[in-house]
Amino acid sequence: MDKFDEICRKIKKVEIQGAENVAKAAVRALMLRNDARSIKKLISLRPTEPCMRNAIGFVKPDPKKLGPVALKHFTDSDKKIGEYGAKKIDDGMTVFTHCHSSNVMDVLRRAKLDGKRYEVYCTETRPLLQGRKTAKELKRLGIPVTMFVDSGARIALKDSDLFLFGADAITSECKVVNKIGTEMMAEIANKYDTGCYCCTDSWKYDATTVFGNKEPIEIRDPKEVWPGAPAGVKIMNLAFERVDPDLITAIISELGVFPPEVFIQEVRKAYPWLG
Ligand code: RUB
Repeated sequence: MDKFDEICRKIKKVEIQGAENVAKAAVRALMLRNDARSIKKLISLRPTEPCMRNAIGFVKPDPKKLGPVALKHFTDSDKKIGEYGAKKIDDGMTVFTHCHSSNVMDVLRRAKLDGKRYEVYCTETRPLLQGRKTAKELKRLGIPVTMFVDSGARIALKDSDLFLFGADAITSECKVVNKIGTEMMAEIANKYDTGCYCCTDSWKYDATTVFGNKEPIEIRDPKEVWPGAPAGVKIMNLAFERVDPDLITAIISELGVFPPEVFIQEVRKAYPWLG
């Protein structure tokens, strides 16, 4: 298996996970092989990833030259998202998060570097348990972390001050697509007046939704949920869901902290080439 195929395998198996990591891996893959078939293959691996599609669109005219520019965009954005988001965290807070988002981690890491003393409640994130990655990273950073099973989210959110989550896609109607469970958790957070912030690079905006295109939601292999399930039991393994903008306090991106509607205007101003 050559390096390009190895990257594809890791994206498909969610060994490389999270929208930004997937986009960066696709940029690196394109620096190895840039033809229509390879691009189609990369995009098909995770259909709910406009960040990957946008990054591919940006680098494909000249991957060797533009690849490093795209990768630098992500590095610079991560720093800004961390800076802006960390200001939302105060000493003594409990921050709730779901799944594993590198942009949420940028915020949590920066708050720790800024000397904030706070703790994190994270979910397990069935079926692939990405919450363990979050918990391990937090442990390594010396941030106290408690993991809840997904169905413990209400109890965890009741005692949290902030809910930080990532994004896989943002539509022109300001809906944020993120790991399944995010909207349910945002509804609970709203019930308890817990601030709901989406931490995201703005290249996750999907401009094609302006023309009515629906953001696809990836449906994964039922075996991830229940290997060996009895025949006849249907399993719906939706990877993501759309979060209504009314539930989102603000979107924290490299462009600043904006309510969802304003965020869309800012992205279109900053990156007209996104469409
Ligand atoms: C990951 C997930 C993350 C977003 C944002 O899902 O839902 O919250 O992708 O991640 P999966 P990031 O594990 O199925 O890829 O902030 O790293 O872009």
